[in-house]
Amino acid sequence: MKKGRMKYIVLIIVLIIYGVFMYLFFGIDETRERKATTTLLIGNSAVWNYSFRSWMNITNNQTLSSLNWQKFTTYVNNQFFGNYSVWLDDKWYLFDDNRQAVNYQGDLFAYQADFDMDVLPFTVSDIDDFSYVNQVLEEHELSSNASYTLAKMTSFDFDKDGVLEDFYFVSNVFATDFFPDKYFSFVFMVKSGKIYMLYEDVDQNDGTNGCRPQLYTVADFDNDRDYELILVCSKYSVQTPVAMLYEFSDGEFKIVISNQ
Ligand SMILES: [Ca+2]
Ligand SMILES: [Ca+2]
Repeated sequence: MKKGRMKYIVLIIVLIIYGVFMYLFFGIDETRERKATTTLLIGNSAVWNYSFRSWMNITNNQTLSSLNWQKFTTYVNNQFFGNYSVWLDDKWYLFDDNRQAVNYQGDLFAYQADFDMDVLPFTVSDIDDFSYVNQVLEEHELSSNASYTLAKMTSFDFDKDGVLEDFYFVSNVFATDFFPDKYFSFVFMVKSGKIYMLYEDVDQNDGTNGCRPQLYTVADFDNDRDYELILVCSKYSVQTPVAMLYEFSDGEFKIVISNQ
């Protein structure tokens, strides 16, 4: 009998140790992500809330105005700008602790979170090698002899493996000095010679349709240690731009939330 009881005690101790071990190795990340709560302001395009592992568009005026005078961590043109209180009118206005207005020029990204968000800086430059762009154009039966209204790229280590990935942004929308039959807009990543598409849009051109894509923010928005990224696609005139949050999973980019 005594031997039998001893066996149970040993078994229970082993199970407890196993449980603690599993929690330490797998549970903490899970808990981090489950606990993460954040609200993002994507310029004038969108306000997104993340909690209980799901994303939500905030469009209700009462909920939006409840953000007024709340403190956010702000970035302008992808550079850290400061911690300021926000106020929504025709755009988000920023105020310091003495309620003095703080002016900013450019694209505002702001977040409020119960964790320190890892926001990745990047700089965009002209494309010097069009071989991947031409490959994409040819795959869409577009002439590689195209004229562009947008031809930019940037490089950063998106998947944290120590090697930079290249991101390309090309478009011929809203052309004024040439008039293509078809407009196109593409955003794609190149990793180890392979193209991963984020955004592709090709259609008949009427000069004002389509949208001009732009990488807005790269960050670990949900605190799971992987980066996600936000693309904003500007339409002609003053319409609200399309805003899309992408995650990379199972070898492809997926839109997690969009404002439309
Ligand atoms: Ca990488
Ligand atoms: Ca993440």
